Amino acid sequence: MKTRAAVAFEAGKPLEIVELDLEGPQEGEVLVEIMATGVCHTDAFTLSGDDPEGAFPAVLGHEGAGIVREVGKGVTSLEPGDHVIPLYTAECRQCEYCLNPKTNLCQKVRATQGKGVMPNGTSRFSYKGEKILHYMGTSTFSNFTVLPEISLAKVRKDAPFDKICYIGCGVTTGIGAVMFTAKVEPNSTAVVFGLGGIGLNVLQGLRLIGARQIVGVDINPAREALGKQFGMTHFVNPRDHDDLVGHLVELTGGGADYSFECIGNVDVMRDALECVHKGWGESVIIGVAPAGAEIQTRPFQLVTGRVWRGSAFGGARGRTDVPKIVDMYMDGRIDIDSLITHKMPLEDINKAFDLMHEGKSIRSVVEF
Ligand code: NAD
Ligand code: AHE
Ligand code: ZN
Ligand code: ZN
Repeated sequence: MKTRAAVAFEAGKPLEIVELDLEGPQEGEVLVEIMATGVCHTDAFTLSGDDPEGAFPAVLGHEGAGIVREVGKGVTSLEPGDHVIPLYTAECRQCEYCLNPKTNLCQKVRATQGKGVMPNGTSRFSYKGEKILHYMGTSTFSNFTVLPEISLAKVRKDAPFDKICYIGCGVTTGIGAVMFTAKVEPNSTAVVFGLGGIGLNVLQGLRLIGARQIVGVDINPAREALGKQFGMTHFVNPRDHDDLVGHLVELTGGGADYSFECIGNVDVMRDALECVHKGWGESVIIGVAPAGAEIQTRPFQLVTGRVWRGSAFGGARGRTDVPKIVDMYMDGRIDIDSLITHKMPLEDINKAFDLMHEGKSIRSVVEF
């Protein structure tokens, strides 16, 4: 079949809207009509050429929602008409990772996914006879896309696609980092670095679990008002402080119980670790740093009880947890609407990248 898609032909170049050829689903695969997709900072990161796994030409996009249109042989958990959210972290429920409660990083399709192909090693997309790669196992910047069955969460049919697509990455990453990765206790104190599409969801996750002090840190002063709307109790602009870590330690009464880095800046990651409390503070890295970047701190920071950890997709197991997060939204327990600042048709998708780089959007959603 044919599908309209935004293709990244080369790193650093705008996406091009073209009509691709798409092969139908093979064994264990599902054809999905994408109804809406968010544009995440990670799409921009890969497009920039900074992603060691970035390969071109490819159909980017990993924050979508849509409808199952066809299932391949052997697919048992989904049928045409089901509403789904694509998962860049699959959940096969059988591999040694899925069977270990300490991780959400199912590895069943991870190796082929990282190479931009389906589990059998081939791509379903092509353009003028040339292969076009998949991305993160999802490729939601295409009106139709093919995914493994284990990379789809089935969700309720009354949830709006243009909002729940954001649960495919940003919402789950932020809320999940609080609930599943850090398992933050009520009455805790926390510092969140970077109040964009991810950090604002960390804020609302902290509010939801009942944190008593929620400090937000951002160089963009426009983020203060939105942060407060999402539960932030104190705002700090790093540009106002020569000793940012010292200021945060003082503000939190000796260091925060938890911190979250939602930027992808290795210098900020160090500050995030060093502003948590001696003896028990935990710092969670969410931001994705460019190829070659490395984190640094004095080992004494860890010797004296601080913990450094990372979180992918908020530690969520997609097929199990994503439908529950959709329910949280539908029950009014989390706010997604205020974070979707821009909407556009696929033809204007490059504007979404511009708005993000200019700091003018939180989330842009493309509707097909
Ligand atoms: P974003 O661009 O919407 O937000 C980043 C925010 O950081 C902005 O508000 C910006 O003003 C602020 N910022 C930039 N430099 C700063 C600094 N030095 N100090 C303080 N604030 C600063 O991006 P996003 O969509 O929220 O994504 C954030 C990061 O999370 C990216 O690196 C993205 O790739 C990553 N990410 C990771 C996961 C995961 O599973 N680990 C999932 C989604 C996104
Ligand atoms: N490919 C990059 C790393 C990119 C990365 O860290 N991806 C996050 C999701 S970001 C979503 O916006 C993730 O889940 N990583 C775990 C995984 O298995 O990919 C690199 O540096 O090679
Ligand atoms: Zn993302
Ligand atoms: Zn698995």
